[in-house]
Amino acid sequence: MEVERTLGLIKPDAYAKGVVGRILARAEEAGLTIVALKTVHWTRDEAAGFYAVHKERPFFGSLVEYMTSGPVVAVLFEGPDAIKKWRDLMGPTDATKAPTGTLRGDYGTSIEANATHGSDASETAAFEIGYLFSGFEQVK
Ligand code: 3AN
Repeated sequence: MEVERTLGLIKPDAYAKGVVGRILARAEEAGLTIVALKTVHWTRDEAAGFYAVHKERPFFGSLVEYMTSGPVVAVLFEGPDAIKKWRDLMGPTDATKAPTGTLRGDYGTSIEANATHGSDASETAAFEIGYLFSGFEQVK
């Protein structure tokens, strides 16, 4: 398996519930290493820039509103097959359909308040990692 890097977000709902530490522990138990970590509280422009790929989608306005509603923890993960590993751990987008034992199933409440985000491919991971972390912060 190729060692990869991916960008994870712990969203405002999970932050407000106080489960950041538990989510990070689950990632480490799954074999992901935390290379860089920070808490941000995005402006509307910062959230819209991160989700620019979705700007034509009907839920874009609501997504930006939600992602600026509270702090978000950004994590640069590294590990074998890291992109798929983190997405498998998160579970499906809609938290109401995510099984128990996945992060969204255990900590999310809806398709919007779904606890976590993860890059879906190596190209999006490169963009998202660069959006959150400077080159200096990516050195380990
Ligand atoms: P994922 O994060 O599972 O890759 P995407 O990329 O399809 O899902 O969607 C990006 C984010 O937009 C999701 N994490 C979710 O919070 C939100 N989202 C997706 N679909 C909807 C929807 N129908 N209504 C509200 N929010 C949505």
